[in-house]
Amino acid sequence: MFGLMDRFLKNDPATLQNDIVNHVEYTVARSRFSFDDFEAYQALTHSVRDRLIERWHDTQICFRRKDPKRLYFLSLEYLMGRSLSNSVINLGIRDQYADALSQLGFDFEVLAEQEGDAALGNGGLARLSACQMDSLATLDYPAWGYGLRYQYGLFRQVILDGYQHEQPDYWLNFGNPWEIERIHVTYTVKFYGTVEEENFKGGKHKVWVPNETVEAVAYDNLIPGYGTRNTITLRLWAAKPSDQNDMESYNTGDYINAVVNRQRAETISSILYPDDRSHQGKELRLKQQYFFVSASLQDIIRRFKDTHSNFDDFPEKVALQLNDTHPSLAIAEVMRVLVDEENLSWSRAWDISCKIFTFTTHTVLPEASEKIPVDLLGSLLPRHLQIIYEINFRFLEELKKRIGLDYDRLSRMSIIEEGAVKSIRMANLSIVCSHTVNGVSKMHAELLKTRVFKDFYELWPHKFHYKTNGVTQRRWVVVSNPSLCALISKWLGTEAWIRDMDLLVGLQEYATNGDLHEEWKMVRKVNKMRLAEYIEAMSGVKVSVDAMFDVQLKRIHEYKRQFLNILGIIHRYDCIKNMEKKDRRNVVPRVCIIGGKAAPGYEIAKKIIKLCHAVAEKINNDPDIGDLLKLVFIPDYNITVAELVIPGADLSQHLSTAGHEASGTGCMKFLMNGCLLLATADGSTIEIIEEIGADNMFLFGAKVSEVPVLRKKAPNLKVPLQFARVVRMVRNGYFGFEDYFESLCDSVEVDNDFYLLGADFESYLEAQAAADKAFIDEEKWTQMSILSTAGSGRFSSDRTIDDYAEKTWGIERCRCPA
Ligand code: 26Q
Repeated sequence: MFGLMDRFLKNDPATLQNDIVNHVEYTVARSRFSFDDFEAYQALTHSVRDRLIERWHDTQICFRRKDPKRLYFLSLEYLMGRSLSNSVINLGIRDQYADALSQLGFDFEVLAEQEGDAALGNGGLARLSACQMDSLATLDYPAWGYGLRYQYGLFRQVILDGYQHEQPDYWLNFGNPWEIERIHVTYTVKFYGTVEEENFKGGKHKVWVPNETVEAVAYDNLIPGYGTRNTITLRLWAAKPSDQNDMESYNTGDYINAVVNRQRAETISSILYPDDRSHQGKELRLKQQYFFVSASLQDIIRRFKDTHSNFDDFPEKVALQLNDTHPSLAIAEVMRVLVDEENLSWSRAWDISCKIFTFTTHTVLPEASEKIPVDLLGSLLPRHLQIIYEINFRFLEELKKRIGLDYDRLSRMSIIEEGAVKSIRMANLSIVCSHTVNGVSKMHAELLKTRVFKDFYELWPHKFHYKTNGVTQRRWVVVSNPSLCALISKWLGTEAWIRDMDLLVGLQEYATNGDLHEEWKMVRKVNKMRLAEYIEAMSGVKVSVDAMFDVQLKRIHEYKRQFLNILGIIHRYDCIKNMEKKDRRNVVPRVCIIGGKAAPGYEIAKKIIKLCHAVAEKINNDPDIGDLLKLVFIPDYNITVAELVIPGADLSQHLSTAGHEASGTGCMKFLMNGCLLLATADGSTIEIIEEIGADNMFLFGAKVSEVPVLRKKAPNLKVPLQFARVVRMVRNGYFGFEDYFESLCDSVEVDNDFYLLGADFESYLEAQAAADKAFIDEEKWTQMSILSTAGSGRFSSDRTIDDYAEKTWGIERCRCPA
């Protein structure tokens, strides 16, 4: 054991340099005298990885020794983006690495650009999981994230002639230095087959006899906390063929088919499903869900059994968090394991299950909630279907005792939906078994209580809570906006805000300070220059940094109303065109930036992307317009693009029809970076108003309570003339492609305008005019910008995670000694 204790890797530049060169030679296997940027990047990541592993080991030893209650975060999606900068910043050794590299003739930032995004998720929900992992590590919580290691992440968006095309994201092509393959952490996952009855202790016992098996192999991704040694695990499962299948096939002599079938097993974890509800009811998606749930639970139960023998202790040691309904088969699986394999009675097993599960929902629309056809589940997982039926039977019996024979209500609350396609309502299953159900903003929780889950709220009001989402300031300020980060620390006289965002209110004191204003404007300008360079490189459009950079970045969805933004831009263009030359001097120049992906099967969303390009083509090439107005579409929006664009935005748009965005987290990132918001009072913006005040942002549109009223009145409403005019321009082919845009235009006609673009249009233009007016007054604008950052403390995911830990999961911090 001699010397084992002082093996810690040192972090001075000389040691780091030596480490990097060693990895060039022994890991990357290149000559230490000649290696390029990518090879240097590979060596660098391995050197960082070594340090992560060291801390990770210490953290795991500490968790094992203290044996605290653990949180298991179950999510089918994580949008991690890049890891290099985030890791070295959280480890506190970015500058040392930069020094070491510069002595070797390399630039840290250039090497960081070599990394691709890990995009194992669709959008808001998936990025939220990533932010929450960062906070869990930073706040020293004993937590594990579980997910799937998709071979193909979210599709790449390629724009050809203004149309979106999807390309596969084979992100593992160049290797992934951040993961550790654990070939010994492998579990068998089973599918299909039948349920048989066996005699057991004088009674009958159900046994599932599956007939397909697949292996789940663990890949660990290490998540370092900031300002702590704690480093936690995100364990992702990959599907591998199982040898058990082979024996049979070889016996039949069909060798080729056997190998082909082996390959088929791997498809389970091969592809991330795009967030497209039309994909519901697909067998492969269901297989993914169960594969994930089964492997994770085997791992969790194995860890519990290492130190415990009585399942009554399970709830004291384990919290299982369901990130939306996607992992909710875990409920049936826990019941199956406890009853069928561990031989607990149903009621004891149910009691334990109800103490461990908590459920967060991320959607507003009841029609968007997940349903699994009974036939599909019955064939893939026959025993689980029986268990869900049993859960439902017992639940309905209890319910009848409480509410009597109110059949309408009973059928609404049933876990089984009767109808053309008999299905399992995964949200109902999750609510019945979870001790806590939460929405992701105050408004969202209200909608859950009064509309979506009203019946359940009336039955179990104590279960319902809200936890307003947050984002991690480490990624969204420290990594992505280093100059703003330095400025904030300078004026607050401390870096402590990086672990305690409430300290940002300290900036309020300087909101009118002239020196801060100068420095603030300078930081913002440099970020805008960086963004302008990117825009030119990517689209060839030259933009002026004196213009207002007006940004809308998010998945393309009708309810998010990118179409409203584009119609507003057309209106602006039309106004400038019809102005006398001398009046054009008063126009506030704008660069409008839109980015986002449309689900591959979402036709209307794809038309919105095409319209954006058609309008951009017209405006950007109109010599009358010049720098007064530019429109650019940023292709292939992802985490890395967001890190570049957000710090350079003056104004960001969050236009969802009120009552449709459960929370929204993009707005929080813009807010932290001192970008002003133009928004509807929806989701989390309602709480942003509480923090920074309505006069520090540009609000417009119908309120949540007005939306249903407007929808009733809509067919008789008078369409504002300006709205009719811009829609007509699109319809009549002013931007070309009139046939293609016809259905898009139809979707906002008076009797059809579900998302109320027409009804909100005037108010939208007024908010835009207010933004123009504020932008001219530089001092006012800068003050609003400082106050936005100063008021963003509540939207740190640290606050959200502390709240979950205390009130929902019942876990305590467990800090690994330095
Ligand atoms: C469903 C069935 C089949 C295939 C995919 C899906 C699927 C996948 C992803 C359904 C939904 C999602 C993602 C939902 C989501 O991102 N919701 C967003 O969650 C954010 C974090 O809470 C909120 O801020 C957003 O308001 C909410 O839209």
